[in-house]
Amino acid sequence: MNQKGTYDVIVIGAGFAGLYSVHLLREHGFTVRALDRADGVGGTWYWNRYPGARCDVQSIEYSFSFNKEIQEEWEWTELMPAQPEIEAYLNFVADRLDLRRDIQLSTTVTSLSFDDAGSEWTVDTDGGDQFKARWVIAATGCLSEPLDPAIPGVDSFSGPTLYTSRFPREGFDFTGLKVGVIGTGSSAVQSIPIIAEQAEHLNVFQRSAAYSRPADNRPLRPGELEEVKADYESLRLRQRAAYAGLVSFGAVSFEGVTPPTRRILETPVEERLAALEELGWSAPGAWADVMFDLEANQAGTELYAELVRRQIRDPEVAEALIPHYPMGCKRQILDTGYFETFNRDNVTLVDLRSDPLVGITSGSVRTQNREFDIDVLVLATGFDAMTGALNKMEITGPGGRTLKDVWEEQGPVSYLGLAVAGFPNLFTITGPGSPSVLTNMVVSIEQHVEWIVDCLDHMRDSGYQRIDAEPGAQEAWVDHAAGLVAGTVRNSDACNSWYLGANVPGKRRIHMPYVGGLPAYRKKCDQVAADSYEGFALA
Ligand code: NA7
Repeated sequence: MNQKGTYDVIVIGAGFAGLYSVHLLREHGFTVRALDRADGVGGTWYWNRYPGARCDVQSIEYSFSFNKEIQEEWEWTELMPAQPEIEAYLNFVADRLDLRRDIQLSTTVTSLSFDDAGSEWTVDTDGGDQFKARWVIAATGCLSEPLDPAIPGVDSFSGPTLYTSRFPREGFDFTGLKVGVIGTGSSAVQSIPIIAEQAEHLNVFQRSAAYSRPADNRPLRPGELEEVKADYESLRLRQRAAYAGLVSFGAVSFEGVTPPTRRILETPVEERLAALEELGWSAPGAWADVMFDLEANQAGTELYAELVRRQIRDPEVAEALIPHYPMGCKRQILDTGYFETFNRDNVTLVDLRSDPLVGITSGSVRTQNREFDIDVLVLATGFDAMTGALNKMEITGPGGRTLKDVWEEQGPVSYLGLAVAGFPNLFTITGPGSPSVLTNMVVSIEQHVEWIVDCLDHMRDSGYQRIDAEPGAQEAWVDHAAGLVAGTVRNSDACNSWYLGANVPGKRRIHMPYVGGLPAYRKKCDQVAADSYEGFALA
């Protein structure tokens, strides 16, 4: 074991959250070391480099607001940024702020243990390095721990097996190959059109059809970025005041749009269909009742089905591409040419609902009724979201219990998504119980990093060595968050989203992201800080 010294703070992760944490902590005079398992910075945007990987938030919004020079200097080229551009942006930020000297790459944190007497964490890594720190900030990402799809025989496949979430850095040429893609979440939906263009044949293995709509991405027009930069602060203020920390989703602006008041169940069917002509892909969700009533939701889904049918030549394929679960329960996907891909002669949709996946052999994917020869397997099978990366590390609190044990027993509980009772001086950025993945992540990350650094300032100035969430405050927050989502479509029994942990066998079913919106959440965090960190015990 190599003793690598003592820091005020160890930051785990060097994506958006880790980079900003290192910068702000240094500005506030704390000593800090960030550790990341990747050999480059970028976090989620380092790993998810599959073909077509792109953000669904506009580049002008999906960027740091804390540094005016960076905001001024960086030139986005597209409305919605592709992975290489976001990764390049984060490398630019790391260089511009000289962050690399405080970041140790290719280092995986294996365990954290809290020393009760000294009130400090010991941090162990895979390479045998050991660090000590009073505080730890887990900037470990919400979608960073790939889920093992546990498909029988997956290890026996003799060709390349590519996870979208661990795609080779040098890319992969599918030309002339028979490809099988398993999964139809956003990683698959973004990569399928590009793989289809290269492959000899592509089989898409779909368990649940996706709710997707065209992204309408495009290059930024000459002068468009300059116009935003001329008054960037106004956009930033509007973002912060918005429910999800953004004023548009994809190419669709929310500004000036009033929430729908018309109820689909009170609208005659022919008028519902007329909405398709007027609103296109926005029509299925443009009703007051679709997110709160399953029957209304079903009516919305029927409108969505009609839009899908219009894209697909083969009626049987079209029916298979229509989701069978409530709209809005999983994340809306934005695509570029997804549905059109299923009109290609070299693409086959394999509907696993009617013909379940049985397993994988050395050269094929087998379903109950058929066998598909393949040369390359692409697994777009998702993540152990929000808690996976934290559970992967053995985090032991002062009482000897691990965070994994606590979450297994109680579900992924947290006070404000910032800290878990029983794990003092450990902060989680965009943890379960915070708005996180339902918002523009960059806005949520900035809010969390700033709140945490203010808290550390307060502790240092007041001579506190220890902060721990109080179990009662945590329970009240968990109850409040659960109350807001109860009765909505998101939480219905018919919904099996990763928001609920439903994609991970055995995971306790709790809607992890907070649905109350970012402005209300920020107000709560500010109030907690103003009231001497109400709900936290300081010692
Ligand atoms: P997702 O959205 O979790 O999608 C994973 C997909 O893989 C989904 O279609 C799953 O079907 C499917 N899946 C997972 N395991 C299996 C097995 N064993 N057999 C067949 N199909 C399987 O992950 P993504 O990476 O696409 O996107 C994650 C987030 O990144 C996304 O929400 C955006 O926020 C950005 P299921 O739906 O579980 O039936």
